[in-house]
Amino acid sequence: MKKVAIVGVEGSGKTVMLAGLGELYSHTDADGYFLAPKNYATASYVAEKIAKMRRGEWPMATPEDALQGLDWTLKRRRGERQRPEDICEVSCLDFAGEVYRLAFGIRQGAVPRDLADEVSALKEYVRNADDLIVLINLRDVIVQSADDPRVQESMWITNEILSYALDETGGRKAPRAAIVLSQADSYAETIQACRGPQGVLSHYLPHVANNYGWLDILAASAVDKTVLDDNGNLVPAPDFQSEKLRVIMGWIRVGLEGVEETSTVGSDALLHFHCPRCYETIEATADMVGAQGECPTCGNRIIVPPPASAPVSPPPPSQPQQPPPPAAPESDSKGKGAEAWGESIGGILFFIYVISKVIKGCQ
Ligand SMILES: Nc1nc2c(ncn2[C@@H]2O[C@H](COP(=O)(O)OP(=O)(O)O)[C@@H](O)[C@H]2O)c(=O)[nH]1
Ligand SMILES: [Mg+2]
Repeated sequence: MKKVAIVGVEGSGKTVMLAGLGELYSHTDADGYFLAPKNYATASYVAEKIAKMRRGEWPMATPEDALQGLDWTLKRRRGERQRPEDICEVSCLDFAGEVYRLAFGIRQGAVPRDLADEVSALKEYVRNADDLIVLINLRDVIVQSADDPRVQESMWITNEILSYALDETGGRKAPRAAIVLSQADSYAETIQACRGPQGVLSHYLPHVANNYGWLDILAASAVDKTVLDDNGNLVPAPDFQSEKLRVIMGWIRVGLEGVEETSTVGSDALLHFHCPRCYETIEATADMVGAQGECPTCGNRIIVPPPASAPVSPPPPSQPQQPPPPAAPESDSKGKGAEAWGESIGGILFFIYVISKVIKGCQ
């Protein structure tokens, strides 16, 4: 079965994203997809991290002696009395940062014996993926300046992971890969100012963009609501939702052969399609086919595709890429980007609303 691997340096957002993804897809989505934990460790990891976040605490960094192997099968429910279909494996080796540094960082070559197995497991994991998701935390990219050695090291490691994963020497086939910018809830304004995740990468990480900007670049957030705790830190609100992680599943699904999107045709029918740039799932009513709008997530210009081509909407005539305006680093406050990201409650209606609004503006 096809393997989807998720990696990222320490602090890139693996734990928070996987907990959110695990919980979000513990329920089937509109098309019947769900994530089935393969073992108790994965199920309890999700439950424990989500409970902690609902209490207003971020998860702790993974300690060096703890390897968290998280494994799910992505499945799809077909009918009431039919066995769900296995679609692909989704996994993450939530290794401690030190293992990443040893495998891909400046300390390559001097691997202590007690971590040697983990280092080779991580490298093998990256090499064996059919689809690879590499996480980068936007906070590191935007707020932490480039003169911070920790950030510099993180970006170097990210470059090395990609270089190792995408190496095609010896006839090896590189995986399909995406860079996911995490914590997008806090930086929605910057993403907009840069005209989407691709622009953020070009503006703040030009070296990564030069080498890997041809990959799919997405922005995602595992929580849609944060509050200030007693110490003035932003923490997840007790009733946060992880709806914005559907962009990750959208990307995984686009890579699956033979997957049909649901698009019931009729006067009030809803069409599902993906933004060709950021893979956000967008819904529109059938009478909006052919209308132009902007993706509510990345600002890409889109045309609502007809039902037959709804799964992969054709990109509009390409616009010359404007250099992004200098984007003032936002404070870590939530709420500024609320219009761009919308409220996750009633997400379907929100997207229809956004598209309708933008289309009116374009006419
Ligand atoms: N606001 C917000 N912060 C996030 C999100 N994901 C991660 N973070 C922040 O990034 C930190 C590191 O995330 P974590 O998942 O522990 O990273 P890991 O080391 O890759 O597992 C967290 O403690 C949060 O402060 C998100 O979706 N929204
Ligand atoms: Mg972690």
